[in-house]
Amino acid sequence: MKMTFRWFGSRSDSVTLQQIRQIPGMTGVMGFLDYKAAGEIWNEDEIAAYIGEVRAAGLACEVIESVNVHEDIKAGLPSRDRYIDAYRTTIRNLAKHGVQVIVYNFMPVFDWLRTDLARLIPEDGSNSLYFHERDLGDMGPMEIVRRTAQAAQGFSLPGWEPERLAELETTLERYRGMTAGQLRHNLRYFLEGIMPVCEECGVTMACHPDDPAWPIFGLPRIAHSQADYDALVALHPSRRNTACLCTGSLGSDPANDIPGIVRHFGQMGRVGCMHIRNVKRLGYRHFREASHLSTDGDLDMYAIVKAVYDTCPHIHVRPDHGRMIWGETGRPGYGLYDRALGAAYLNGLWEAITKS
Ligand code: DNO
Repeated sequence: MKMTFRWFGSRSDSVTLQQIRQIPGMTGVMGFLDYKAAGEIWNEDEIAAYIGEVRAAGLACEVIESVNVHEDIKAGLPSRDRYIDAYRTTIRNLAKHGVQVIVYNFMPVFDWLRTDLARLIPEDGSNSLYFHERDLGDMGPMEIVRRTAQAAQGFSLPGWEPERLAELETTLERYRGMTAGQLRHNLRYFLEGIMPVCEECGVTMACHPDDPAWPIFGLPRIAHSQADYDALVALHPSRRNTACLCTGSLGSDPANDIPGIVRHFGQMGRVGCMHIRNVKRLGYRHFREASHLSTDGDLDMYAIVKAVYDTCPHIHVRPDHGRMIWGETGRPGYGLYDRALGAAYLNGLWEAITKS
């Protein structure tokens, strides 16, 4: 298990590479060029600059997240071929700089969604990301976008890039009436377009789950259960077609047995990488993000790490969203302290498992 940390780049992250390097057991970052619009080619010089900086700090950058998929690909428009072509170029460019895994998602329009980005945790005065479907009430997609942007405190939020939400109404319109089957068909077309390049360059594609793990605003979503990922894996036989299992996203639905899912896809060789975090379910479609510790949430982190150890021990993982603790302010979910505690805890579980 290679422990990594998400880093948004020196222009946009409140956390420095040196701070990341000082976290015990940290080997690298899951990199991100947060200014790139979906569909844009990631040029070699900008990739080299980002990765060069990471390496100079004594860290590796073998995973990139997220190279966002253009809506025209997800919606299956004729213009998709141009964007798939651009995606192929980005894969080649990233591979030239040592990238082995690319995390993407295939959620129409919205990536993750929360109703509060800084919900007070009454027990200890920290705060974390929170979702209660009831709070969506009459709020439409436009309203949630406005509120999320306001609550982001000036930070760009991954998945909420302004350019992809600018034409929200037109984009939403494209998905009206689209079934999960049709969306899956569009994913197959995308995979058929990029898998030969992945094979040629040795790059693994890892699809991130829908977050939360159910459809929202009537949009089709196809990556929130074991059955969904079985279907995804069946779309293309290449071992480069894998899942980025995010325990917190999948864990928002109590029906998902997370250690079981890790074992299932680990044994198939289809876990590309993982985000490991905990979630505390508070009721029907109602949860908050918890510290990584098992007893603070509903996921058994020991069982999850053991499943990694038994079935896919060589993958890259990262602690995921942290709470805001000790007075820290920053990009919601992506502060330093709680994620660093999460990494140390997960490394502790790993050491205990390897020695027992
Ligand atoms: C949320 C992240 C996601 C993830 C993308 C991958 O904080 O885990 O935005 O990076 O879904 O494409």
